[in-house]
Amino acid sequence: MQKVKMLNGYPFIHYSKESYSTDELLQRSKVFYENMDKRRTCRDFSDKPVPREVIDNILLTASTAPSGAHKQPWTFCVVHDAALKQQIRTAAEAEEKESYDNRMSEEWLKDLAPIGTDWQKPFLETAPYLIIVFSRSYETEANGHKHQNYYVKESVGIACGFLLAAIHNAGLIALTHTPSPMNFLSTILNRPANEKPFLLIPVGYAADECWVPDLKRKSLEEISVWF
Ligand code: IYR
Repeated sequence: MQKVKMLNGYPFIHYSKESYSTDELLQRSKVFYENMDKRRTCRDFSDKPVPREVIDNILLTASTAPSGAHKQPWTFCVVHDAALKQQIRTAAEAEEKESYDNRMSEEWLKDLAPIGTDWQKPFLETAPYLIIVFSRSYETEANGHKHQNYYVKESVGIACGFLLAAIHNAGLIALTHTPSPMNFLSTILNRPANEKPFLLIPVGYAADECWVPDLKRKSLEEISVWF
């Protein structure tokens, strides 16, 4: 029987976390790092089908992320329908073309040159699924009262991190795509006023010909300061 104790009138359950030896801690942390270090942001997707249940598991993993006051202020829209993907691609490319041609600074375009991006986004149709993450700034209660969510960007950002880790762990690839502005996603997907598009993440198998820029990650010394 699950033990329960009351705190502020709310039930608390006992949480037991495995206690590993220092050797096991070392091994587990290293294995996880080495696996995550193999994750790459990819743009060359295969159209090979992926079972829906895999996506369900990935979404459930994302939703285990911590969130302000446990409000879980996210909605994951999964687009599989080819006509809808085409509509999203057309709208995204129109915004991206305007951005690359007129809105982005010279410095920004120069920074993107080694990444090899441009306004064309064929992966929005090739990838079997587009996961569009929406952040929910408030909830509307049954009586019409608007209830604010807390630390929404932080919460949704962490959930997206979990989502990307789950996609990589499953053996699939993803791209964190941020067409800008991305209000067109609210219109196409008919989202309510409390939801704002946060990230568009195509998911699928890597294409046989999948190429990524030869990027190096910062060293531990560059990313950390110990006191
Ligand atoms: N949103 C554009 C541009 C872009 C911006 C950054 I910062 C990137 O790291 C990559 C792309 C696009 O998706 O092409």
